[in-house]
Amino acid sequence: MTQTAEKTDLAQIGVVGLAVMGSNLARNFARNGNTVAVYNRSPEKTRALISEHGDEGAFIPSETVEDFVASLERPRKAIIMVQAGAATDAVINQLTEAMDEGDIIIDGGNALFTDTIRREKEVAAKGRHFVGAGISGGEEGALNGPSIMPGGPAESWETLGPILESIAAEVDGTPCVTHIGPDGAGHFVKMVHNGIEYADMQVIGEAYQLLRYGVGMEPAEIAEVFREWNAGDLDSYLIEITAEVLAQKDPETGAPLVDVIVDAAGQKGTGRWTAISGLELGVPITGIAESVFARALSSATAQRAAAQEGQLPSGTIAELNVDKAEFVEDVRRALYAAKLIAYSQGFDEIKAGSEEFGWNVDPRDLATIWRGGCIIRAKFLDRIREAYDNNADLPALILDPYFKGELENLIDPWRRVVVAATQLGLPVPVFASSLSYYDSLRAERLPAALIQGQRDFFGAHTFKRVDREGTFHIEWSGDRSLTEM
Ligand code: NBP
Repeated sequence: MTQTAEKTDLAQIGVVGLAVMGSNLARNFARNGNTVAVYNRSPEKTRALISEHGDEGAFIPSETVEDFVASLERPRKAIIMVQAGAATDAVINQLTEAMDEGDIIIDGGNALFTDTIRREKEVAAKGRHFVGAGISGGEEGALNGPSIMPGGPAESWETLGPILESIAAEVDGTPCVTHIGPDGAGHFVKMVHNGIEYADMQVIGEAYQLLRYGVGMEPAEIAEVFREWNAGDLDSYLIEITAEVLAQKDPETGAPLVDVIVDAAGQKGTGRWTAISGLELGVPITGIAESVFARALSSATAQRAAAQEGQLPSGTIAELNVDKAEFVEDVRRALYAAKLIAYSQGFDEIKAGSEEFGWNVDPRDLATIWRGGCIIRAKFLDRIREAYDNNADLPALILDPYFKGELENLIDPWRRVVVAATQLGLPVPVFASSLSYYDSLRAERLPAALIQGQRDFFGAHTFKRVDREGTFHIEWSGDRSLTEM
């Protein structure tokens, strides 16, 4: 029986855009006792939602924006789930026109945070509230409980909070949603979440590559290894699904599915945005950036084909003389270390963004709401929350005493794995660059001193001295005397 609400009832929340994400989110709201107004540009999708799922709760379908807005309780709250970019702007304009002062427009798509900052200003100028909310967890999360990262004014959170809590994932009785900070904070944090996701997937891929081509294990055997890993420190959604994918046979040929999938990774842009934003903020998010590059390289089909035709010398490829079980354990530890670096860098980027834009984002909130509903959900996030509970101003996540202790046990295997991969000629861009990042942080002296000397030589860019304050320059083309600027 369709429980489509009578037009006299008003909806607590509305959803605009009923493709996969929007319709699943609307069903989630309805299943959790909310009356939901639904609208899609093409009415077919609205009708399909009602005919297929109308019995899951109370829906008010509309075929015009005006009817949709009229079906909402005040202050009106409508979540936009349409294609990011121009479509989102078009819908925001329609809703702003049709709504009144104090109503709340929420963009639940994957918007670039700078667009969210701009949109909030435009919408606020017309007296409406605008909330950019990152929603993680894909289709499944939207239906059964996502992790939600809303930005926007604190005032909107007071109205929106309970309704978002009603549909979010829950871990230990805590909903995976909280107010992240003003304007673009929610979308920024969601963007970095996705960047971390890219790195997490890449390090899992590198571990697989080493087990497969370093010690010649078959996908089904590696699936078992990942299942075991999922029972320990690496317990996470991504490790769990990796085991599923590796165990899967191609229904057509019976071959391991991973062997029939073209090895060119796609991307929709949030990882790239995270890397660009890291560069703009001057934060070394090497693990995330290398992961984006690794996807780009995998898709450089023509270049790879040319390089594979014996064009590029491999150098001497060493035999790996190791105990297989010990190597598997080394790879697990290298994966854990590289993952830890990626998270540490991601949290650095969030801290830098928060300072740059004045958001006051609390890292403990993120470690809490990412524990469920989202793609990077992992047991490890409990440890991250504890780390920030103990010291909210940690200079870096890896400097937390617990993680420093973990690194004691990870560092040697991590070095051995990077050496082995290099000798085997196997690419490990994130394992290796994360290790260089780690060693750079530890290094007493960096070659940056030499770079400053070069910059002063060719561009009179000046330098600082280790032994006294001030700014200095050498008269490189003259008598090479020292000048204090
Ligand atoms: P899509 O991103 O595929 O967008 C399709 C929806 O946008 C349809 O409802 C379509 O209406 C509507 N639309 C377009 Br296109 N142009 C429009 C316009 N000018 N005016 C009004 N509506 C317009 O949908 P999705 O995959 O459900 O994703 C929705 C949002 O959620 C996106 O921002 C996406 O980045 C984000 N997201 C997606 C996932 C995921 O796993 N798919 C995960 C997390 C976040 P029509 O039916 O009339 O064409």
